[in-house]
Amino acid sequence: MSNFFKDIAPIRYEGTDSDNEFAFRHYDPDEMVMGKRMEDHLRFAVAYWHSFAWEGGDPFGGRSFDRPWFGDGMEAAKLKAEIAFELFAILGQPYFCFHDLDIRPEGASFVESRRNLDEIADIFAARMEQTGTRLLWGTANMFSHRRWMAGAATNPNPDVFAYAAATVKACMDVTHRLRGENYVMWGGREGYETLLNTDLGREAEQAGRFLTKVVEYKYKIGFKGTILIEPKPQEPTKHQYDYDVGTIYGFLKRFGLENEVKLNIEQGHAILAGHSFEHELALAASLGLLGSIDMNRNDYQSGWDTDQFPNNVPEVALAYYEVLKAGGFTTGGTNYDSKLRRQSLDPEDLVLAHVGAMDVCARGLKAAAAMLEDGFLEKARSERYAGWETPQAQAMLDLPLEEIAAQVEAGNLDPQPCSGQQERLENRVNRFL
Ligand code: XLS
Ligand code: NI
Ligand code: NI
Repeated sequence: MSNFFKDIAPIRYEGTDSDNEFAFRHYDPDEMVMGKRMEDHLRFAVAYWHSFAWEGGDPFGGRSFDRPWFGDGMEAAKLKAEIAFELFAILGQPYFCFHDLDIRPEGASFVESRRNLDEIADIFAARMEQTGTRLLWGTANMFSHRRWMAGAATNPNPDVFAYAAATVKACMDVTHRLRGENYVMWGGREGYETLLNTDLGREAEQAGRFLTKVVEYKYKIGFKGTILIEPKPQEPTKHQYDYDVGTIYGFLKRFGLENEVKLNIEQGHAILAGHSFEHELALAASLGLLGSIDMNRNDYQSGWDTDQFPNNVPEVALAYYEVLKAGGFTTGGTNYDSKLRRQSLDPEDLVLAHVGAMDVCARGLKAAAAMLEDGFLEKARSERYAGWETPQAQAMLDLPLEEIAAQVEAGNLDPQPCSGQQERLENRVNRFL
């Protein structure tokens, strides 16, 4: 034991009457919700990068945290791994997620970096075996090092494309070895800073070829998990190609990958794209692309990806409503792509941030399940579209424009508006929150 978390005991469910800060009030892993354990619905994952690799910097200042594992070598990476599993033991969440760069130091060569990755993965494998903690997803950080500054797969330099291919292969191998349930592609630098130097068409072609290779490799190694793309409209680049759910759907269709790849949808990124989180989830579900979620909110005033732990129950409830309505997660889950505020220096802050977020999500899930079981929203929705259930209405979908026009004139059709009942529905929703 490192003694980093001192005497913080594993967090238990104590119910809403508990006065203990270090307890769950709503997250009871074994509570049954719509016939399934709460833990199996939510499938929480701790994000290694924010909780262990991030040093508390912002655009105006560097490291604010003081952690015993900060440093460049393998010893620091090993200590980080030990302490990460200590946090997992305290929280008891089933999963974690990582980028290669979060867990291992960059080597002097590609081969050395890969060896470092494999060595830390050995430690993970042993710890996972002992504790039962699982890997929700692995991914490659192809945005921090300067080699990626003009993109990874979309880079103008083919050597960078090659380096990206080797990097993703190494990360997929490790994810597969650790029985990860998904592999995520987030293209932080797959975009542009200025169109003046950018060939959009060529870059999209490179990205499509690259993703095709990733899917092919998945089958070659027998990886059973899901390949996920994470949409984000901008930041760090001015324009990111994987802008939002709709944009990625068009991209996947173009390369015939719409049945191979699903989406990891992040609350904060949805907001940056000018959507609500539930919009992105509902759209993905309607396209059959809903995979997993990153449940971190943004600060609505600062307007950037602030990656804060969720604390808004109504928002979270509407998000889980879409997830539950779509049948719940299969390989996906709830990853906290969330980091502390840079003044939250204490180990206790790291624990309590996760505890609070797990409770917020549990409340949201329970409210969503209650709404779905009540059925009022789906009833109102089906009544709204009831006119389409008639055989004539269905047949119209196959008629040419001129025949529809003839029917309108012959029948002297005069459509009558009816209420959309928005406030009424909002009032009903609020009763569940
Ligand atoms: C950054 C992204 C990133 C992905 C994984 O904004 O959210 O953290 O989730 O690369
Ligand atoms: Ni993000
Ligand atoms: Ni994310």
